[in-house]
Amino acid sequence: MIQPSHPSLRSIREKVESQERLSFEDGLTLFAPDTPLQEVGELANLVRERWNGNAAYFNINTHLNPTNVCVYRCIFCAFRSDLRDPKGYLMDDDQLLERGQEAVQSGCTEMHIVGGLHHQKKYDWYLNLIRLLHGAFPHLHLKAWTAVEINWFEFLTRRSPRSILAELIDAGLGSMPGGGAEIFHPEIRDQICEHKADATRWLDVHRAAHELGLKTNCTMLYGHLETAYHRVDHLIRLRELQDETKGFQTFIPLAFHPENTGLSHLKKPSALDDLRTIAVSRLMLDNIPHIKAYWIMLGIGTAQTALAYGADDLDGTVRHELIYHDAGATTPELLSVEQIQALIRESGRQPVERDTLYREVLRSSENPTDWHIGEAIPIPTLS
Ligand code: V47
Repeated sequence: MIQPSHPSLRSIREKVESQERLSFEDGLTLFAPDTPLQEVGELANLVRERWNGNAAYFNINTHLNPTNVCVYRCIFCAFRSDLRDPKGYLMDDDQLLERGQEAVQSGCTEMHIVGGLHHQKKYDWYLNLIRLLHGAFPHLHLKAWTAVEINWFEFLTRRSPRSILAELIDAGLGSMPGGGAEIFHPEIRDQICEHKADATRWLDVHRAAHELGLKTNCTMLYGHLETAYHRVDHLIRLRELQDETKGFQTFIPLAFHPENTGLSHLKKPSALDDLRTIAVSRLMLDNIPHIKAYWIMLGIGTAQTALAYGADDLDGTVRHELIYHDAGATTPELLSVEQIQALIRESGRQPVERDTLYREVLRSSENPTDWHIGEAIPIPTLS
């Protein structure tokens, strides 16, 4: 039994133990620097183990960013390029297929596809990219296009998100990543990415996806201009949509990396802030099964520690990550399966390879590129 010494945690602890929902005020208390991190972490660990026992999930995945050319100028982004900037690139079909081939040959089950909103590319280019890759590699799960991209397709086509998503699913879209959420509150969103999909539009796209049976992830970009108030507001908006649809699988808190961005004068969030944010997310998001500690962005040591602070997933082995490496991430470009399993074991957890939809992946020991999907990993029903 956990015995918190801090008085403001007492009622929160009672709520967590009786599986009662935490309030906005509770969220602010948990984020307050004088609320002991260790105790917040212990409470988050309780919830983490309730949901996921001792398992720590990972997958074998690759990233594909087909273009970095983007009409938007989000000030936190080091990846984007102007159309005529020499840094700008756009992949052709051969390059896309080569990436798919490499993914399949290296045993990947997932390709995470996001990129810029290219000034000269119509919606059909994004649709055909999914069709091309799915046609060539039907067993590779395509987790593609953020809600911001879907919202851009709405603008290009004057169609509803539902009709666009239905067409993308038909072309081979398997799920949607959680990017583009940043911070929903307009006080911050209007300063960091004023032109792109606002909170309502971002949430509407995910609602439409969930209604079509598509699973999606959700994120929060923290450690820039926002305060604890904006973080709690963000988490509660996600929690409310999840109450309605149950379509989110994983929440990924994304630590801001300032290098080469319009906010390069800011310091990166500390490891303590990273751990607290993960723990508070686990406690506030009482209806989302998984919390991801994205090792690329946290660094390996913090990601390992996060497995005791509420996180149950490390994302994947990852190849070709650009968004964080362009913004100064010093983590390796990829980990081998043995490395990711070893670092999970070192933190006292049991590594489980999953596919994008949280089903166990079973691999042949002689030939690791020969895999099949096992049982769906059971998710407890928590009230
Ligand atoms: O939307 C961009 C963020 C996101 C920076 O769904 C930055 O499984 C920090 O969403 N510093 C894209 N963050 C990445 C993303 C993601 C990552 C891993 C797994 C999943 C998933 C989704 O990265 C963007 C933005 O919020 N971002 N620039 C930066 N300088």
